[in-house]
Amino acid sequence: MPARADEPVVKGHDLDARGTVLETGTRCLVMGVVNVTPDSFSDGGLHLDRDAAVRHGLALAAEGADLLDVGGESTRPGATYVDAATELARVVPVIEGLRGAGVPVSVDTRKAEVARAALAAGAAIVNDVSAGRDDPALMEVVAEAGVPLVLMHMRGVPATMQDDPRYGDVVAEVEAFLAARCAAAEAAGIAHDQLVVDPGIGFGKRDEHNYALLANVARLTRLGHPVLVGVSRKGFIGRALGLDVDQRLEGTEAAVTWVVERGARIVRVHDVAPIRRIVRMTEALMRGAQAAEHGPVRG
Ligand code: HH2
Repeated sequence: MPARADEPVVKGHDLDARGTVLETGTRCLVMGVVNVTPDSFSDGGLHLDRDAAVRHGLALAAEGADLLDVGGESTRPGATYVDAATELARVVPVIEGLRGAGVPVSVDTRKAEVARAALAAGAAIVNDVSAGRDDPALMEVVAEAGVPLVLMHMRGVPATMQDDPRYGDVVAEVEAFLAARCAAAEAAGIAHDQLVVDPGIGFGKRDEHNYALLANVARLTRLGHPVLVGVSRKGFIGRALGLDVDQRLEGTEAAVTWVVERGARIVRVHDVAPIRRIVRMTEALMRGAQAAEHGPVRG
């Protein structure tokens, strides 16, 4: 008997995004990127206008995004700091406009003030690339709202993070960092089951570091939290293929396949429609391989 299409491949747990259950225990979810910035590395300026950003988010939801990540500050290498008022003015109207999208909205921010306003506007997840270090009050805001929090590893700050990053053992250091940030989040009152961890591909890392982390996604799943990975259109793909940012879809697809096979439970991507098919096909291959080795999985 073939494995059921909805059969769990990697055990995980559900995240409660304000009543919408994100079943990372059952399958890998696709998070669609909605950047409301003038300077994001791949789509800066495209959706700076509120209506264009909302239209884009709705289109990604229609393409099958499981959740939408709205950001008002670019964190690309060399990006400059955006003040809270500017960031708020960018993201809040877009989050309000995406309330009816039918999928939970996450806010990509490092600031407690922005997280608070975004949650009031209807966001149901907070994605903090500083893992709660830039603004210690952010964890309190998330704890109070009871929403999931994504904790990402970054070495340094975006303005300077690519200036000669060095590690002894990058995988061990990122793993220890994420474990410590999860402990800090739990100490701040965030439920264990509401935490997501992310190795932060491209954030204070050379290619050798990115590749080591991508090779060790399965090890990071042992932290006991769903692992989110953001590889979409990133620089390491451009360098591997010698291609500009608008030509990195196939490279992104290969990298997504790789991380899904190693247990990633959320992938953050710009190109939702093709990536969703890639994820589903990779999971079908994984179920097939499991059935071939151990016999069909029974529910
Ligand atoms: N990558 C980017 C932004 N936010 N959040 C998480 N959790 N993981 C990531 O890998 C990640 C992230 C960078 O991508 P993008 O939003 O397209 O670019 P920019 O930061 O220039 O807006």
